[in-house]
Amino acid sequence: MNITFVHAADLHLDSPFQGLDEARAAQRREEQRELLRRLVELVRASGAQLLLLAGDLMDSALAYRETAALLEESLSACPARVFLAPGNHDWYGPGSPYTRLRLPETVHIFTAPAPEAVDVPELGLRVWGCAFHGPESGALLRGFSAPRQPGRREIMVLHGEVSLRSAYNPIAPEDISGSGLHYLALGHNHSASGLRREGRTFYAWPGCPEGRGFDECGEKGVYLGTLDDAGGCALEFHPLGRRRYHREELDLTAAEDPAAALCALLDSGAPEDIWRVYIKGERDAAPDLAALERAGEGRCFALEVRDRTRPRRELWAQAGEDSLRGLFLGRLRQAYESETDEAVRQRIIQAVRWGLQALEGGEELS
Ligand SMILES: [Mn+2]
Repeated sequence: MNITFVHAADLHLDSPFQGLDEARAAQRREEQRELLRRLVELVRASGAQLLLLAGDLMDSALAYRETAALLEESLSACPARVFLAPGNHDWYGPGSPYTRLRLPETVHIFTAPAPEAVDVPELGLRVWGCAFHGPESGALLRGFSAPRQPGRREIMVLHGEVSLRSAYNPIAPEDISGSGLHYLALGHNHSASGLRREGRTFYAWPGCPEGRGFDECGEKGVYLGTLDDAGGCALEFHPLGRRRYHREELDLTAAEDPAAALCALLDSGAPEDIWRVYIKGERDAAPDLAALERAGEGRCFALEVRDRTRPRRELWAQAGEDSLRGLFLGRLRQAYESETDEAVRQRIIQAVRWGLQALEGGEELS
């Protein structure tokens, strides 16, 4: 029998959203709570048998009251068995909201600081997990080995970092290969890992299901997974976030209408998205950042434009110089002056600009 699961982590509900103004930050926190509903909806739609929550569901160990209530409501309504392992942000302790939630038997929160197991005989399965008891943790998986029994699958839900040195439950590759687990559902790192394997143990972390800042750009989501009878594992990434963060560069050197160039870039995303755009290249006049930001209004949820342009310089100024730059400019100037085709002349000018940037080791070539 295949076992199907949804694996999520790092929702970080009630994050402060410091990059946004107060009203938008509050709106984002409200939207974040929607993630829980969408997650349960995904479990329902996919028919998954398990929901594995690998920690940092809340951004702090003291969540807003309405978030705890929503957690109770969502997890209680989840049609699958739910297993939750608290992480370094939502660590388990006397004041934790996890101590107060009234949950049905289908939901299990791991509270011990060492691996414990819950039997799920109807699925031929045992689910392991343990909890952070503070904002840091030593190695929780070291020395662990689940006794394998024919016909029974072993899964663990765990917050931690696959790294030899980490303050957040460091996990070494040999801890994983020696664990005897069929699947290790991790959380902590905010970028999805893809399906990984050490020995016979498959493992992964899904990343955060929705970005919260410009260090969490792009598509975010959760994993839909299947464990088959032969010990195989398959994962499918399922986007869950409502808004994406983009951090992009925009070269305005050749742009006749900077606002139009910016709008074209913004239109490559969705109207819900959040952007930071670094404009770069050579300009005759200093760019009007406020005007650019106004031009982008209505095309995205929030936009921030930062200036990395520099004044246009006299291109051939150093053509006579006795240096690599001088030689380069001399050769191209000759080509430019003997060329009659205007399109080719423009290409030569562009080549000179790029060449000068490269010779300066400018970051703008990236
Ligand atoms: Mn974490």
